[in-house]
Amino acid sequence: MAIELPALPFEATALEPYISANTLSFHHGKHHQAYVTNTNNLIKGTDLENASLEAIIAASTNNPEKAGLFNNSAQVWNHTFYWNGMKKGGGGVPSGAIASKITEDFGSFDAFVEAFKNAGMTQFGSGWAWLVLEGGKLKVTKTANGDTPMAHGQKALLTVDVWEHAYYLDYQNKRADYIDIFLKHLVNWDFVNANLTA
Ligand code: MN3
Repeated sequence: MAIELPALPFEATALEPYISANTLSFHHGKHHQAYVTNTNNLIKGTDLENASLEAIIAASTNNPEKAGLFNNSAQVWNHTFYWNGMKKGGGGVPSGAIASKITEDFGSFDAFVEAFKNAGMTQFGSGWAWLVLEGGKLKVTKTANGDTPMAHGQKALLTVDVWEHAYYLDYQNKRADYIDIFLKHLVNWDFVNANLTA
């Protein structure tokens, strides 16, 4: 049972003008697909051949001999999670359980926005900024390369991909603009609320 590339949860043009169909075509069709292909090549003929994606990630976490498998399988998971965290007409101030939880744990929505932007901007090189739940509290974190919250005992609620391939075609080197637009126009807070209460 090979790992499969999930379809995007929206039309390729759904996030325009903020993220172009061209970016999504490369990011989903080439980058995300490559992580799927690499993962399948690495599990072929091993005891992980029929394992779920989460089990593959767990089996390769903190395992130097399986570092390649960890990076590729975690990148499959991170990208699917990133797509689901965006929607047409998203972004802005949330409602529901996440809204009060953000106020409770960060003091205000603006404080969360500042922390999330800061995490995305200070991630040196390729990686991700995250909103996670750890020990019942919300926390903003960043990870390098393919690293992912589940490898650190955290529950992921939202992520933004800050690898250059995520924004370079639309924003060139302006990572700050991309993260700002992500928060203002793209975040799928319904998905974040569902993750929080799951
Ligand atoms: Mn990416």
